[in-house]
Amino acid sequence: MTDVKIVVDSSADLLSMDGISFASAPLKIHAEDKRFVDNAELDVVGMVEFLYSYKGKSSTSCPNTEDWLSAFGDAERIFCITITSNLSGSYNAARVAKDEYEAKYPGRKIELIDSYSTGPEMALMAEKIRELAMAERSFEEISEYMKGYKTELLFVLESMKNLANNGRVSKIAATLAGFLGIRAVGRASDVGTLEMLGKFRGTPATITAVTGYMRDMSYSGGRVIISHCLNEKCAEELRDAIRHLYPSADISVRECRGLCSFYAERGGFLVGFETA
Ligand code: X90
Repeated sequence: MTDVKIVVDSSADLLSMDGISFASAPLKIHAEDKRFVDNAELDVVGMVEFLYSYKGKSSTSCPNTEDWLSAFGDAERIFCITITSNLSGSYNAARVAKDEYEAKYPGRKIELIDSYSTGPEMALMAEKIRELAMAERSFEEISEYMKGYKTELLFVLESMKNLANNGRVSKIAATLAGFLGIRAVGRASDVGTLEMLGKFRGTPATITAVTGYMRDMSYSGGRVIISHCLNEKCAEELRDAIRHLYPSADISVRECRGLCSFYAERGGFLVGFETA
């Protein structure tokens, strides 16, 4: 197996990866007198319940250069994947850390990937890198392959309050969600911002819309990862609906960690998928 390390920020919802060197750099979630570090120790359910009843100001912050350097550790070859640079400073901090690391240790190399997305789409990228490393592909071959690896992200949100309050979507877009029983569906745009697609009432209509958007976005039966925030039921219904249409699809359902839970909010879910 090719000796590479995979490093992501915590928006990828990954705590570990089997059979490969791995680290996650935490984002942080801030309330007035509380701070949640998005690492393996975070009680995500406790945080979501706290935020649900909390009426004060809350925000997030990205990993700093030190966080990234400590995630890089002492690896010789690293693939580093960040949340979209158009909504977070994570990519910039990772770039500063990469430059410092490569200058300090000549010969070491970091391939930095701006996902222009987050959550399960980042997890798909990380898993593809792991698969190629397991298959003995060289660092350069993996870098080359990843330039053509095509994936997309859809999201389904019951509330966009935290996104709007933190300036990640317009207040107008945020009004798409937030009415009882109404869910807003959108996608990560090509430049890594939120692009709203429509609003739907009830689970069956939402699931039909999501599988329809997936097809329109050239999904044809590849790998899918669904991350949900306290909404396993919907995530599993979506998984079953996709499986019904594409019987051989490889689909996994996971829980959002801290950062994605903060923005997706209770009931929200994200769908990352490979495209043709
Ligand atoms: O640096 C920071 O503080 C992090 C800011 C992150 C802002 C957006 C996170 C979105 C999380 C919500 C739906 C998916 C949106 C996909 C857009 C590319 C999840």
